[in-house]
Amino acid sequence: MVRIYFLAIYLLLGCLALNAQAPCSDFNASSNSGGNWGPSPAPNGNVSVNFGSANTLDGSQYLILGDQSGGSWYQNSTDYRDLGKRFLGQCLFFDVYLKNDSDSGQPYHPFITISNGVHNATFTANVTITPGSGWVRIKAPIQLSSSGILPSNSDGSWVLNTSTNPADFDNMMMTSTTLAISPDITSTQQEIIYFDNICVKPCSDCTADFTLDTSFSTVTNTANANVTIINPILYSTPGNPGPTYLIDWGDGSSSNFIYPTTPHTYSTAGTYTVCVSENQGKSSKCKRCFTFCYRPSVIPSKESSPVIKTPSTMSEIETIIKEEIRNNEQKDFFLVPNPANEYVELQTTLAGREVVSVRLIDVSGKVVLEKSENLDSGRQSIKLNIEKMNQGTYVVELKSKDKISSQKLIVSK
Ligand SMILES: [Ca+2]
Repeated sequence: MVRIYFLAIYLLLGCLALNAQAPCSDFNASSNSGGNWGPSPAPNGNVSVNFGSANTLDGSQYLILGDQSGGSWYQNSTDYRDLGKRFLGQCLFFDVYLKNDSDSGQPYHPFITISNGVHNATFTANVTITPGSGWVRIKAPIQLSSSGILPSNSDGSWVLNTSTNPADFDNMMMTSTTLAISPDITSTQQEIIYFDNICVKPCSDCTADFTLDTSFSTVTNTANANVTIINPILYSTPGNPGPTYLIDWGDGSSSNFIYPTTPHTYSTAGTYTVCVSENQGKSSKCKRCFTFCYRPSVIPSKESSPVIKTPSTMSEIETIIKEEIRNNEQKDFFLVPNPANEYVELQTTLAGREVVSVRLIDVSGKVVLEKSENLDSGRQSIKLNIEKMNQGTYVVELKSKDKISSQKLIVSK
């Protein structure tokens, strides 16, 4: 069965972002390429830092860490806070390439470490890499312990370094403050390891997300859409062809993905569902869709500039957020009533006991309500008080153990 997920897809309209972006360090910026990463405080931050290209997984610039005498850690204490609170059920991805292991003679397993200042845990990958053996992309689950067992997946396992109590791991995951990586392998200082794309994303068979940007031309009365795939895997080697991406524009036409952005023009006003399928060989790995609609302005703009990319376009383009999961046309949850006034009940059915979180996001992308609940299996409901919400359209996002799904909610006063 082909598993189909809705992933974190957001529509960008000029400066309007409809969904907060999960942290993703791609080290691609031409200046301050390390972003919020830096050496750990003394005496643990003895690393050399450089940047190189290209990561063969996506053709982009990457981080180069070199070992130096003493503790050799490089960390980010800004972007990966409260991972469990914010992204439970998603995965922490990272790309690794071993350049030099100081002839350690030992198998090397890529790892990443998180901490909340009290406890720290390391996710170690099962895969063994050797110098020059190529890039690997690892995903670590952002999950809590289950029956005393720390989370693991097909890529590897979490180990708590500072305690044997799983509750300490859970607390650390919920209140994480720092993510750290290290090139240290041996007591000598020749080790060099490359890192890239340290990103929080849904753990699905999909390896990439996409963004959809739309704009409207008052000159030609057409809408333009651009699909950009985030962190696509572009490699293709004999016997391992790598994924391909097909974009269905929802108007009867489709395109093969062109790196980095594939454009399309709509000449007829209407509602369109854009879907991106990720294929491996002839089989589809997953498909994500996003629906938008536009309505041309009845009063042509006096501006000579053909493309409007400011919030004022809201008068020209009516954007309806309609994020959907296409899972055999089955909804993961129901909103009752919808439209709603004072409260709305989110009804879902769970296969097992799990923590689910719900977010209510307004059209500006702001999270206006957030709630997490530990629910039993079976038919469950979560009541949301929306008494104080303004009238309008919102997205209700439900995050469960292994997926995110969202639906449109209309608040009518
Ligand atoms: Ca990169």
